[in-house]
Amino acid sequence: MKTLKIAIQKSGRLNEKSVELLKNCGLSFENYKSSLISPVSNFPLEILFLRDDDIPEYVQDGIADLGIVGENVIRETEVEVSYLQRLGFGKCSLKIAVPNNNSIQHLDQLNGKAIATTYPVILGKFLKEKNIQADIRTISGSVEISPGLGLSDAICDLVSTGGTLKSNGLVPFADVMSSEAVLIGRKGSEDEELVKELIQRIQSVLRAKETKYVVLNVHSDNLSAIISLLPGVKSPSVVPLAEENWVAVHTVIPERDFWNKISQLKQAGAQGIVVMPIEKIIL
Ligand code: PRT
Ligand code: ZN
Repeated sequence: MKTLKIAIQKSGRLNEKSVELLKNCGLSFENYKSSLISPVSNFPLEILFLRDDDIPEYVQDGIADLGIVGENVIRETEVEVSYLQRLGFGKCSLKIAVPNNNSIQHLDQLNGKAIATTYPVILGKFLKEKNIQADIRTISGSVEISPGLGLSDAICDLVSTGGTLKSNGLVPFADVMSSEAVLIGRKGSEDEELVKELIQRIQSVLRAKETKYVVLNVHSDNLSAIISLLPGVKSPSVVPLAEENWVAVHTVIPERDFWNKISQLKQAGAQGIVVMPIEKIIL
């Protein structure tokens, strides 16, 4: 049987979450820090640990079948790969920022200005779309110090908390793209059975992460009000309790409207609400 290869970041911001995701998919492997390849003992898969910048090309060229990498890196390397699944971690935005004492307030004021970045391709396309002629200065790191050194008027860099910009006296000025880690595949890999199986496992873990399992008790007089608040195909399950006219309701609630739903359920008469994490949801 064919063995798939998946490339993930060797060390850095995406390494830990990528390893955690694959382990939550039931894959058993050693997270060797010193080796480039780790075989999975219970699935025909090998994990390649690489620098994130190399992952898109390895996947495009078929050296790896799959990869986990930030969308920003894929767009910058302009590779031909299939986007298979957004993974919900490594979220950040690529932003243009200017010194906070700067008078630049509109995009067209960037005309003729120098912008330092490690993302010249993405920035170049953005400026072209906006019809702005600026001087893109490509540097390999520490972008945020370049205006202070007089090397540029603005920067274009990834931002997550905004702390780095702030501590360098910069303010975000325009959003170029938002990014998160994604699962990519060699073109056509999405039709392979093993790839489909792996995507299904990943999706079941992601679904579970976005959802909580909730059990609550309610008097049968209030049951229909409770049920009308709950989502779900063939859900919730309603189980009679030892005490007459009381039932337990089992259901799942999406994380995003969790607290809102819980307060509505309490108002509708729910008691003894127990909330549990879900490991996997297989449809
Ligand atoms: O060694 P290797 O080449 O593999 O790693 P790397 O150093 O190139 O990348 P790494 O590990 O720093 O980031 C990997 C991926 O994480 C990026 O490609 C993004 O998709 C994602 N990511 C998410 C980020 C950030 N958030 C982020 N904040 N990547 C970088 N940053 C940097 C940013 O460049 C700036 O220097 O963090 C600083 C800003 O952070 P805040 O929190 O102060 O705003
Ligand atoms: Zn890198």
